[in-house]
Amino acid sequence: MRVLVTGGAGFIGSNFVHQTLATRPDVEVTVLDALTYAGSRSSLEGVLGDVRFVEGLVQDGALVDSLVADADVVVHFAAESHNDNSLTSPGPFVQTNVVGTYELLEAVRRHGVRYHHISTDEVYGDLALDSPERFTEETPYNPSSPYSSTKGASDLLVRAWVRSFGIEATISNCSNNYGPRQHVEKFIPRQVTEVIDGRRPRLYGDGLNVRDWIHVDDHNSAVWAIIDRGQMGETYLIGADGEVDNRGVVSQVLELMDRPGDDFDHVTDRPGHDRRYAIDWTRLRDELGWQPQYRDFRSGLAATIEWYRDNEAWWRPQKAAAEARYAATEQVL
Ligand code: NAD
Ligand code: TDX
Repeated sequence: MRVLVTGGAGFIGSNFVHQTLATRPDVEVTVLDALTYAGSRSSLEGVLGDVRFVEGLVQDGALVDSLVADADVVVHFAAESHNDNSLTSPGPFVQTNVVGTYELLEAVRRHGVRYHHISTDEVYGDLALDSPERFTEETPYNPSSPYSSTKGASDLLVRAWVRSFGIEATISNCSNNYGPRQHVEKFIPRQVTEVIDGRRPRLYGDGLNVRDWIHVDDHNSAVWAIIDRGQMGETYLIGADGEVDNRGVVSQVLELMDRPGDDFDHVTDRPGHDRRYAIDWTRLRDELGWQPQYRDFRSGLAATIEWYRDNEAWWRPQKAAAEARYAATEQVL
């Protein structure tokens, strides 16, 4: 099977490539990645010799057409992925997330290639802290940020191409991922690398916002379950019952890194900050028989902290620029 992985030099995409090469000897991988600030060849260290790596944009229709023509399956991870950046500079989100997805859909339509679309639970908006509700495949779209609205737009393009043109596609909407090779702009790697650098973690606003954490390897094993056994045209929510509020995450980071529990700052809240995400993944379990392997957030977090301690050469080049972007808007409360 020839698989085209877009965004394969980013966080989830590179973990997908590593997992795929380790577990599926029958798969040939081509990576298409623009190597933006969020992508790095170093995320494919150890496997670069085993993949075809193409540097380019998903909005480049001619390039995308030629790569899709040579593939059996496309797994589309490439995106502008960070909410905070979408609030200061939304343009690239529209280009990459919406126009890029359009180019891929047109190419899979022309060549009759199977397509899997990677998306996020953020397309559903947010939930109240005190509600028992969780997102399901039937929850109406209600995105809050430029990031989540462009992801929602891309999902709707996929649904329209399925219905109008009959392309063979599936969509997955996953909750917050953690694990190795996540950019230091994101919550967990930012706090871990701040602590390594002797600074204090920063919580937006009151820090009570809840995210539903899943290990990146569980996300990717679910993606393979959907590629292998998913029903064409359908959407699957991916989660692993990992709800924790941001304060709880910071407390665990501080404890695991031998720092006092109150050694953090509250900083300016994110505009439009979603309060809570939570995923009901019953469908994935019942229809596809998928189960997560990482059941204990604390031990997954401890392993992730170890990864950042052991791989400073990977994250150090990103760190100063990421903190400079935050410094432009963030104030300690
Ligand atoms: P990331 O920012 O770490 O990686 C994105 C990758 O895409 C980078 O390698 C970047 O170079 C590449 N890229 C960006 N623009 C491109 C373009 N125009 N053309 C080609 N390549 C381009 O993102 P991530 O966290 O790995 O997210 C991957 C996917 O998973 C995204 O679609 C995201 O919406 C989705 N997702 C992420 C999470 C999460 O918690 N991180 C959760 C659910 C869904
Ligand atoms: O320094 C911080 N302090 C803080 O309190 C940062 C960077 C974040 N936060 C908060 C904001 C969120 O409530 O932590 C939570 C997680 O923040 P992010 O890592 O930016 O993730 P989020 O906005 O929830 O979006 C993530 O999950 C869904 C990914 O970045 C998206 O790509 C994915 O779709």
